[in-house]
Amino acid sequence: MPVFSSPRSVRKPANVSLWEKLAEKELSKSEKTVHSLRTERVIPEGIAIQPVYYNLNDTNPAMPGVKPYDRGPYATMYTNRPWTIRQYAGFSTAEESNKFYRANVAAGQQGLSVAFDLPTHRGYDSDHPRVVGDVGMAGVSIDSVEDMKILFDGIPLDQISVSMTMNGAVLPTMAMYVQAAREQQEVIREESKFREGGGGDDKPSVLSALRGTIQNDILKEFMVRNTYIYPPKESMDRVVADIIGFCASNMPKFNTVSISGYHMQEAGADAALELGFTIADGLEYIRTAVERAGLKVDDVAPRYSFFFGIGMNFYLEIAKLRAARRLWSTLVEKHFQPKDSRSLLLRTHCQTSGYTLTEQQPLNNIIRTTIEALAAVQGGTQSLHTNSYDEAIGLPTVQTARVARNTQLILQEEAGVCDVADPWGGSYMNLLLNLVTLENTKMESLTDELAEKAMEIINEVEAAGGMTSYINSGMAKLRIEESATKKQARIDSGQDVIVGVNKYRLDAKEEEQERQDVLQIDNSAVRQKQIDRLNKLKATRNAEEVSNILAAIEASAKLDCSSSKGDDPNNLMALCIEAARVRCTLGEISQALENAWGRHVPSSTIVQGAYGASFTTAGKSDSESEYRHVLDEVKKFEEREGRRPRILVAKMGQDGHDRGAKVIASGFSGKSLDNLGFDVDIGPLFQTPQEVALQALDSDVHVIGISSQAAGHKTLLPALKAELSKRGASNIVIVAGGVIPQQDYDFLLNESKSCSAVFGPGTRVTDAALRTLQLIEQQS
Ligand code: 3CP
Repeated sequence: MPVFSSPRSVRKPANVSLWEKLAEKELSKSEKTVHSLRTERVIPEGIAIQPVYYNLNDTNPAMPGVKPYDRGPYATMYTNRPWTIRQYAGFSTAEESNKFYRANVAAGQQGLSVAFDLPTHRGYDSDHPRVVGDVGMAGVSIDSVEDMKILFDGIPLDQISVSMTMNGAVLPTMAMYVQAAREQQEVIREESKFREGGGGDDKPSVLSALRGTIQNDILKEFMVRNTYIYPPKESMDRVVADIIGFCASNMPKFNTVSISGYHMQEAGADAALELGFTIADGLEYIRTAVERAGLKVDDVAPRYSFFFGIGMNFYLEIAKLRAARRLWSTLVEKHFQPKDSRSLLLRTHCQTSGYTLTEQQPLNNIIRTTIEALAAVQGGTQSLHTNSYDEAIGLPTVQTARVARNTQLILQEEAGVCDVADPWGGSYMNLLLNLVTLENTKMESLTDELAEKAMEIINEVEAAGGMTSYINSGMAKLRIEESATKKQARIDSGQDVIVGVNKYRLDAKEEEQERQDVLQIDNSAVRQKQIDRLNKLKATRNAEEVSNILAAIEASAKLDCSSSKGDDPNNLMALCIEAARVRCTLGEISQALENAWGRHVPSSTIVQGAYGASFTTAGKSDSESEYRHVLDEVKKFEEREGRRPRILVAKMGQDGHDRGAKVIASGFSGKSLDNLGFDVDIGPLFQTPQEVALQALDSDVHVIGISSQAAGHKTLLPALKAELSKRGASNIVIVAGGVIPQQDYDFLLNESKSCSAVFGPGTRVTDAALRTLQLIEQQS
């Protein structure tokens, strides 16, 4: 029977002494001490809650803040400082988002996390013809430093930590943030000079005070998220490396990369894949800084940070964060021998899973998010975003965003979750598997097993020459897509239960009553406002300064050597800050870099066979017979028409979330009827409606399936319909799927008649295939 920590322990193990030392150091800025944490936190039942528990019989127990950090990166964890409540948000214009941020901070949010719209991500100004449907839709639109200043108006950037999810156009965005902070500081200095009658000039540079995180994780963009702009080599060697180098010299409190597994999980990766690939990405970023940019591991690794998705497997997600910290500290030590122990710490942000949210019975999503949030904090996250319950259908409203934020406040302030560091240390789980090695018979055994599986994946990546080579081989993308397709087959066949979707479903009338309103953005009004501001900016700036700095950026980008040291005059981050200062736009800066490097064009692949194989091994005869039924119908169609039904699966606009499109393409396709037997073409990402129409005509398809995840459907689907009509191809059926709110169905199906069916979240692939077949038959 294990006993638990007590200040009366007779012989103090080394790790416990170390823990005490680290804890005292962490507490030094507060009123608390280790002694007060142990004795003064007495609950009404008369029990003193301990900051950490461990087995007194263990000669050297694992402790939080102590290598290999399974139990947390900090010794005191939330007992001293709770995780940061950091809600990811941004929409419409900078004014609207600023209003939203200020209200959220006033209501208890502790850090900001900016969502940019897709044109900003992809380096286009709002007036670019390719982005008509996307401006302000899935994030805030930023064209210049003027927008950035409005975004943070009244929010002191030297005091609140700001995270920015940006990877493609990361140079201009980061530069505009820095320049906005400088100009904000200048205003404060002027004001204080005025108040104090002089002085105020001796304040330290604002750069050294800036706290926050830039995602700057381009590797996973090439695997899953797709908001890259430039080819992998230049993206790594110049964009990522120059930012890391600049910040290492000038912005010591800023986290220079947020190495993200979240998007892999959202794209369908299981926990082992997410963990393995993310850690392998992290090693590659250290290698880039050390080997290619000449920086030292201790200059950069302490400011690398991580980002994981948290899904519904409660125990596994806790184990994932514990295993992540262990893998990172062990591998960084082994490969790079840092001297600074902070280089070994894996600090992470987490976000509850968007994928697990359902359109059906949306209030159930509050429960899902709460369970996921609890897993994240039991796993020891440093910062957390909780999703709003309406995110499966659209943008959150003020009310649903409040529920999401309150989920975290309730965990922090009502549930006592912050009272103990890593309550799972020493938990017995999977006992039977570990009878032989008794010391591992804990929650740690699940941690061990997951770490082992992830390690196999990391070894596979390392054997391929590191993550950049592994991505170039196409394997990373394929493995995630295969995992996603298998997951969909498990859901469709009922092996994986989703309450309210494939089990305990309401009837249609009841579902109708459960429907929620979602936030609507007037896309054309936002775009017009942005265009007006751009025009004004261009009319008032110094044209010569603008063209000089753009030429300097292009020339630096063409250099064949690294400029990643922060004081290098060719450092791209430094040049981009100057460009932001003279009012170059985000599109202009991105174009200057594109002139040197070109734009990356991805290739599209489809996983073959995974859907059918997973569906038919579900072990349920009804799901297998239903699968056979679809195959029979497809076969009859082929006999009748002389060819198989042909679908073009496409995405329009700058929306790069392609899990849905890939799963549909994979599930429908199959040359030997090993999947559902359609002929499938998959369009390249980022097409305009005109390009989709031309590809559909070229390939002579019966149907176009549009996947929309970023709210552009009301602009882009009618435009596609018009393009087809213009070319005399109105007989091509259009179906749509993805994140489309029910309130838009009537507009799409009846008012604009821009598609014939909408397959919302939770639609089974087999049902979508049958309905699509019927629509083609009705048309012919
Ligand atoms: C923390 N501190 C402590 C303790 N805990 N000090 C004493 N005792 C403790 N127990 C200190 C730290 O050392 C640090 O100080 C400071 O408090 C802040 O703590 P932190 O752990 O660094 O927390 P935070 O500032 O919130 O930073 C969290 C990380 C950061 C490190 C994870 O990178 C971050 O905020 N990431 C968020 C990323 C994000 O928002 N991503 C959104 C993706 P020092 O700094 O002085 O050391 S949204 C994508 C969504 C989907 C899509 O892409 O479409």
